[in-house]
This record gives sequence, structure tokens and C-alpha cells, in this order.
Amino acid sequence: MSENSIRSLLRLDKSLIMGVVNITPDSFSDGGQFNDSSLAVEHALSLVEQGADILDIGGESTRPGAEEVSVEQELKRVIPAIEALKAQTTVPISIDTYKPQVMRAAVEAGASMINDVNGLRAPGAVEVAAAANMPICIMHMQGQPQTMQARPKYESVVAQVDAFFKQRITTALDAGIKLDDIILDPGIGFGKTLKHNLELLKSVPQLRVSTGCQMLLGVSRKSLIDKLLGRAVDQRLPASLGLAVQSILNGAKIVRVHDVRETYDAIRVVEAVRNS
Ligand code: 7PJ
Repeated sequence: MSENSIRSLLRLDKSLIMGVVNITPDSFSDGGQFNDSSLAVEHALSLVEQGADILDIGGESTRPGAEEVSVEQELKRVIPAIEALKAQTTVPISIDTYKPQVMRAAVEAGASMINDVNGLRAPGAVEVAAAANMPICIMHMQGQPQTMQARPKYESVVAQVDAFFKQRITTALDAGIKLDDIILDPGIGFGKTLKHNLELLKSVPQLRVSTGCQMLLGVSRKSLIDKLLGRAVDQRLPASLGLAVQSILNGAKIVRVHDVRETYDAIRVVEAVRNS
């Protein structure tokens, strides 16, 4: 079998753009435009044209307050899309799920990365991720999507996220996941106030050194931009680009974004300066 392509990308001296492909009727930032599988595939292929390095396919919204969907429903949304994309592009596919059954089926259908907003905490998730033998993003979330923004509370958000990462790394390594395959994400907007989000964004260099892992940041169109600037979701592109650039300059390896073309340009000019 050929080397996992995301592993090769992770070794390159290059920032990676993960394009968001939501296949949900309630996904908050694309208004559910892509809730049909074939529309989602078309959208994903346009993100490839725009410069996406990785496609992140998700079938359950984890936006604050969103409802859970069943395994069957989630499979029906994501598996046909992954199969269709495998036939039409070589850009690697990440599966955005916390459900081990969906992880396993997505990997069988051709996904080559797992993106778990729940940090492999669902029963069986660590085992499925280990068996998949591929890069895995472990995200921090306080609480559950339904209630996480009700009352986020930390003594020290950075210390607690750092401790969570270390605990999850230990669990992942014990299950046989390779350290180089672990990508960490502080989970901007997942059980955090504006202050918590800003502190975490500022602490990316420190979290990287402390854990030794590569980092992924998801800031695109998030509500912290509204809290800072009072911008509706369709007015958040400039601030999203600012945060993506900030994340890359702070050492993040991957940014997860909706606006791939614009992010591509922003990041390539930053890299040109860095590599000059
Ligand atoms: C994130 C995610 C994130 C990772 C979502 C949205 C909400 N996965 N899935 N990191 N956010 N790893 O797209 O705004 O920040 S769903």
C-alpha cells in the first residue's frame, strides 16, 4: 500500500489548508447548501480547484446547540460522498466524526485522516483510530455541542487544554497510535468564551512545545469574530483570514476553513516571506 498521503503532507515544510465540506441540513455557516451528497461532492471538488490540501467531510453539525444525528443518518450522508470523491480526486479525505462506527466505515470508503471534535473519548473510538493507522486530529471540547456554550468555565484554559492533550496523547499511544500521527486542536468555540478563545489562540506556540505535536486550528467564520466585531456569518471572511494567518505564524500546521481560495492566497504570501 502506498504511504498515507496526509503523513507525507505533514512532513512537508508547508502549511496545509483543510477545506470544510459539511453534509448537514443545519450546518451554520453554509446554511445547509450542501446537504445533498452530490452537491457536497461538487462543492468539495471546487475546494480542490481552489487549493485545498485536505477535504474534511462531516455529516453531523457540532455547532453550538446542534442536535445529534444517528449513526445510520450520518453514514448515509458521508459514505457516498467519500466514495464519489475517491473516484474523482487524489486530494486526501478526512472524516469529521466522533462516532467509531462512522470512523471505521469512512476509512473503509477511503478516508485517510480522522478528525474527532470529541478527542477520541467515545467508547471504542481510540481502538478504531489505532486500527485505522493514519493521522488523527484530537480536538478539545468542554461539554457537549448541545450545551457547551451555556457556561464555559476554566481555572486556566491553557493549562487545562494542555493537560487534556497530554492525557489524550497517553491514551492514544497506549492504544498503539503513533505520536507522529497525532494532531492537536484546542477547539476554538467548543465550550469557550471569547476570552478563552483568544487565550488559546495566543498560546499555540506554547501548546506545541509542551505537547510536541502538530496543531490544527479551526477559526473560519466562527462566532468569536461576531463577538469581537459584530459581524454576521457572511461578513466574517476578512477576520477569518486574519485569524488563519495568525494561526500559521504561530506555528499551526493545518487551518480548517470554508473559504479555501482566499485562505490559500493569504497563506502563500505569508510563506513566501517566511521562506525568502
Ligand atoms: C472544528 C472542527 C474545529 C476541528 C468544526 C465549524 C464548526 N474540527 N469541526 N476543529 N469545527 N478539528 O466549522 O465552525 O475547530 S464544526
